[in-house]
Amino acid sequence: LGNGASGKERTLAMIKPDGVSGNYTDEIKRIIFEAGFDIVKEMLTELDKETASAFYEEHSSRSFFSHLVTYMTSGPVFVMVLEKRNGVSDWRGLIGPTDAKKAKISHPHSIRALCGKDSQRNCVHGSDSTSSAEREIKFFSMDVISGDIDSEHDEL
Ligand code: RTP
Ligand code: MG
Repeated sequence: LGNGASGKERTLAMIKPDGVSGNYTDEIKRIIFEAGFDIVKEMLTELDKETASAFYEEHSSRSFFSHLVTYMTSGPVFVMVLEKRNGVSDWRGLIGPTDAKKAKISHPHSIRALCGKDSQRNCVHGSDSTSSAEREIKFFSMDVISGDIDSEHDEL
């Protein structure tokens, strides 16, 4: 899925509700293009509790899980499939560490330093491995033919 003979990798990126409501979408897209990513597919949608819980099911036993689900369902999210050589780890590097408070100090040019608030409200998501990327791209039914640009505004 997604990783062709070009050596490019696809990853799932998401601007979380605080990023969308804070009007960071255009600035984040500019950062994405400047870093050399292609946006293969994009979709503005809203997660219900069931969808957010399933997306983050690896964290279901964590103390912060119910807060995470409430946060992720608090408004629209902007989901993108990004493509680039080393796309998975390069996107993780661009967003910075999970805790946006720490990001502002240790990674001041990261996206989470730009628009995040704390360890929960960190304004963006990135797949943490190529296998996670594959799962998450399929999760949102965004596994599309290479080079096909398609904007959608669907409800999940
Ligand atoms: P993400 O999956 O959203 O890209 O974030 P991540 O890999 O950097 O961090 P992860 O450990 O996967 O956590 C998923 C999201 O849960 C929220 N969180 N809250 N202590 C807390 O309150 C806490 N810890 C994590 C964050 O929104 C985090 O991005
Ligand atoms: Mg994660």
